[in-house]
Amino acid sequence: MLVAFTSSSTALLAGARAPHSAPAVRMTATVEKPAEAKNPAGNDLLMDLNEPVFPEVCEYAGITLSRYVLEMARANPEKPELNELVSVMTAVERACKTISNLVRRSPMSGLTGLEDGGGSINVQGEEQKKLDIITNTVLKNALKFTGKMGVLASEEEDAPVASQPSDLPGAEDYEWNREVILEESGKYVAVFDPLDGSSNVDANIPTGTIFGIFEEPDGCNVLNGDGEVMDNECLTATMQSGNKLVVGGYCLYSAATEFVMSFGGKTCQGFTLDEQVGEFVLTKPNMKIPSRGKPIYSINEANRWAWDPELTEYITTIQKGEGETGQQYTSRYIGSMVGDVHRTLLYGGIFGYPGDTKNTNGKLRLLYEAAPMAFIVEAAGGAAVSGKGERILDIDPTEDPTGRGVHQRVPVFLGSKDDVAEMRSYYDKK
Ligand code: AFP
Repeated sequence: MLVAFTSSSTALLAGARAPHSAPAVRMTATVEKPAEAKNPAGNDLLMDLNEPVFPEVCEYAGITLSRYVLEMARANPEKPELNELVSVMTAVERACKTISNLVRRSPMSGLTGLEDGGGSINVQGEEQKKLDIITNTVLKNALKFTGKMGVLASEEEDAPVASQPSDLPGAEDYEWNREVILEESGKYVAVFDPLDGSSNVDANIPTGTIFGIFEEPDGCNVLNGDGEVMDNECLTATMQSGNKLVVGGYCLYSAATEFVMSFGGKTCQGFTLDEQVGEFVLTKPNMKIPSRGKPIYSINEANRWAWDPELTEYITTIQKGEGETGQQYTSRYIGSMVGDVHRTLLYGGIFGYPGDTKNTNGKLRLLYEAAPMAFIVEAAGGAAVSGKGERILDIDPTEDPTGRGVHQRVPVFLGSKDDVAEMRSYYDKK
């Protein structure tokens, strides 16, 4: 039996893992391969990667995230640098499993509440939770020990940091030859928000980790052989537009822990953590956002009084059922971007965090929230635009007029293509 590795095979994959509920199916998977190097949203791809083919799938284990990543590198032998990404992705995966466990156990382990009783404030002026700090450390350490990372930028760090192990206790004894690693490997830079939605975490509301991996720009060797920063300019290597992302994704900590990522931007794959086995298993292959999904809008309506009149008109129109579909839209807003985007990815509709008269660029950060999410959404065939309708992935962070660097904010609208286009039409007709 030949099974195409598309969203329609989800049930088969899931069924194949449950020996009592489905006859054992030996699966051979093939993958759709678009003719041109375009992503499903119709925009140019940085790399036209071959998707892995799974000639055999264990009926008990399914396709794990580690297998997917390994096979991705194997399916593209002409790009040996992808092998370096295997350890980077292993680090992200391990960090997400650890964070999932920390979040799940936080009511019992005393990790709820604010760091320093509220005395710890990040560069954006937000109070840091204990879990903000710990999850940042988990992710940072996981990535720096891969030896493949040059620079990391995180919501919880004031500025990008060089990934060197020598600032850790016991680093003198750490047997690690960075020179060799540098010589034989391509290097990457990472951007991440370790625990997005953390203001909700004490109430057991979904949170998530958002991450993006770029290649280090040519000619940038951030560290010398002794692990010292030798080029401060290169510390801004994380300041790349989203269309240069090699991998982007998120991990949602909710009733189940789900890891959604796009490797290269051509497809979007969803994995669920099997907590009993400790592995992420492919449960949502080739995710696609319906071009018109459920009639849902997701936006913080408390800010409505400061919105652009065009946006107010659009939301009012769909609330009344007088938009293009004639359907009355309903509101769903968690206030945790990962949860809101995950629902949008699965059900369709539109998610937005607009700029308004109080905060002209909205709240969400371009590098480690908007860009990786836009990468995922486009890989699933959706649209992701900013306040003027420009594609989020094309926004160059170095041209930030506000000078906020890695922490610059950007208005965000993303979701079903037709819904995003309908929202934009209210601006275009003026
Ligand atoms: P926190 O990480 O401070 O909880 O912020 C979450 C977030 O960055 C994003 O996940 C939400 O979509 C957005 O803020 C919610 O912001 P509002 O509370 O202003 O709606």
